[in-house]
Amino acid sequence: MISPHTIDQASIDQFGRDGVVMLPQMFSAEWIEVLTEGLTRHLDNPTQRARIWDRDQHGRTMFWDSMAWHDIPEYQRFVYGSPAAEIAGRLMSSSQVNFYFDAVFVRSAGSQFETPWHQDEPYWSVAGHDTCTVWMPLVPVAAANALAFVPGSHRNNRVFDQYDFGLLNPDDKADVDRSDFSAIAEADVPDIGADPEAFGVVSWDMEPGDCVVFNSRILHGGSGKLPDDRDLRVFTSKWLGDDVRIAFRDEGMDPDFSEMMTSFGLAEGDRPGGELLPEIWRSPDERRS
Ligand SMILES: O=C(O)CCC(=O)C(=O)O
Repeated sequence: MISPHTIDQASIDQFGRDGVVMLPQMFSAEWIEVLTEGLTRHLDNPTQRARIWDRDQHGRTMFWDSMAWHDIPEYQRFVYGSPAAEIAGRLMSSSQVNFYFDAVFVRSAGSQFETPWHQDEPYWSVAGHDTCTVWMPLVPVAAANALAFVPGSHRNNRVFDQYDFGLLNPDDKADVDRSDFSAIAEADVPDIGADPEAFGVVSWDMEPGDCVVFNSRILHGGSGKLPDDRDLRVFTSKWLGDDVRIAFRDEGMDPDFSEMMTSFGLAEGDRPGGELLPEIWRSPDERRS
């Protein structure tokens, strides 16, 4: 539980308007320790979805994995006990918040790999405006290397061409989906990296304990290009608010959780819930009514 004054109206307004807000020191050193221990366990026990997104000629890597929380007790503690769900709920002004999944992005020191610019919602097996990611670096990161955002791009009702993250697989790992996303594309993702200022791109210097919370429709990317002496370990958690419903798309889901969701009894159009997408937080106002 966090005290309400830690998320002020200005942050809620900024999240609604820009689709992204940086909140300093929302997580105690203990939570960073819990996640760091969890990540160490996780890297030794990746899920079947894990893969290296980039491996350069110097052996520098970018590791990605998702939905590991079922096997990582430290992540479970974080999901149920940390302030993340309440932060998400208050920023989205939702009456209840369900957990969707965790994803980690781990770059070894000096990795030059940049996350391609993209929106999250088109990849997800849910749809709705009230969705967000809590992005937490577990080590210090400079604004130039942190995840960056085009403020307000979550509100323009456009679905941009999806980047095929399945192509990021230098080890040719089997069973990595590669799809043609052309059927759902409305427009190419603009070349934001070529002129970030023109797009009003924002990012922040961040310390462990800080978080960036962003709407899943916002254009984001550009993280990486690390100095030789800096690694970047990021834990993200994805949260679902009031208007979200299960949505199985014809193509482009990545990671594709539709089979897992179906096996947990979730169907198209359902509200998220049950053991797979548990409700973690409910607004005190909602509980009273
Ligand atoms: O941290 C990164 O490089 C990518 C994060 C991201 O794209 C996400 O959480 O949706």
